[in-house]
Amino acid sequence: MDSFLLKDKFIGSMLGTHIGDALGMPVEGKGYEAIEKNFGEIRDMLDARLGAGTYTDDTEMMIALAESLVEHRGFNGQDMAQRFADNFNPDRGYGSGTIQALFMIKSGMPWEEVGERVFYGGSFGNGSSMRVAPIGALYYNSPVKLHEVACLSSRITHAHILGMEGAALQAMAVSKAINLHPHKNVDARQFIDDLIRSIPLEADIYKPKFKVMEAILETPDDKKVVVEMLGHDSSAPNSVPTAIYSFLTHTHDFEEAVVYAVGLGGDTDTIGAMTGAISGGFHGKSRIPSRWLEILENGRKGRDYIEMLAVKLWKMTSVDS
Ligand code: AR6
Ligand code: MG
Repeated sequence: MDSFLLKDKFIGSMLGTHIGDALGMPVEGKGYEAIEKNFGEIRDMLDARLGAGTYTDDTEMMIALAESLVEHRGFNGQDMAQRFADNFNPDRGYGSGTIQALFMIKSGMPWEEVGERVFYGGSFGNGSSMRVAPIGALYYNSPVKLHEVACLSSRITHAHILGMEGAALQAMAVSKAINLHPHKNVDARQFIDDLIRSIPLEADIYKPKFKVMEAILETPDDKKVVVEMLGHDSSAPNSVPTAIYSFLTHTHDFEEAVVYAVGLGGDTDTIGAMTGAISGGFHGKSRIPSRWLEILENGRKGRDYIEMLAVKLWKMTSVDS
């Protein structure tokens, strides 16, 4: 693939995470009917806890994950865990299991021991899937490595098999989107088949979800059915497939995919972030609306910093190959 396009796609997947997160956060926890009634379609960043365009735990953890990959030129568990803990800002709104994990890391527990203690057996929340875009980008042409690193990165805070499989699926979806040409049509069924074949799925949850997804590909406007069949809560099995579906039913346009994902209600910031990562990886930064890019928070670790991390990851792929 053309190197400039690849760079644009790396940036797109990481800024896409930030955008979906920021767009969804103001309506997090609301149902799709309440969103429709009170806001209509959400196409502009509403005011939020920390201001319009600000990010939550999703993007904050993605930043830490990318910093670690860049610093160590790949996965280093102790460093990644430490960066999750160091970047932790409670005002960003973290899940309870992840807060538990971050306190164990801060207390000095080795990273391999932390994840399984959360919820006594590991979390299957979507927290390890929402932050995984940099892994989908860095290993866009190494699916075996991508799978290994996605699972390891999940294990730090989300050691449950469903948490790890969710993170692997989301990272693989980002990498597949990066590998597709943005001006060509996406064959949704082919995308799903490839995805299922590239991840060894042990738990009997995701495969049936993808079957259901195929059956409802033509009816995204029936939100009731989509939410009932795929889910929209903060667990990985009830949100990673929903994000992939949001992308696959709106491949023609980044804005439409993310607006749709947020409009499904429930865990809107995270389903928005995951959809933004996949769709941004497909379209690239240059096809993301500028009004959204402009409003993103841009302090010390904001929009420009995220773009800089994405460029560093892109440079790593051209040096290594
Ligand atoms: N047993 C029961 N419930 C569980 C289990 C389990 N083993 N694992 C997860 N859950 P958590 P996250 C449920 O707390 O994944 C933020 O708002 C449980 O209800 O590990 O980092 C983000 O923006 C738990 O509260 O945190 C995302 O929206 C929930 O899954 C979300 O929270 C989330 O798992 C990410 O949260
Ligand atoms: Mg969040």
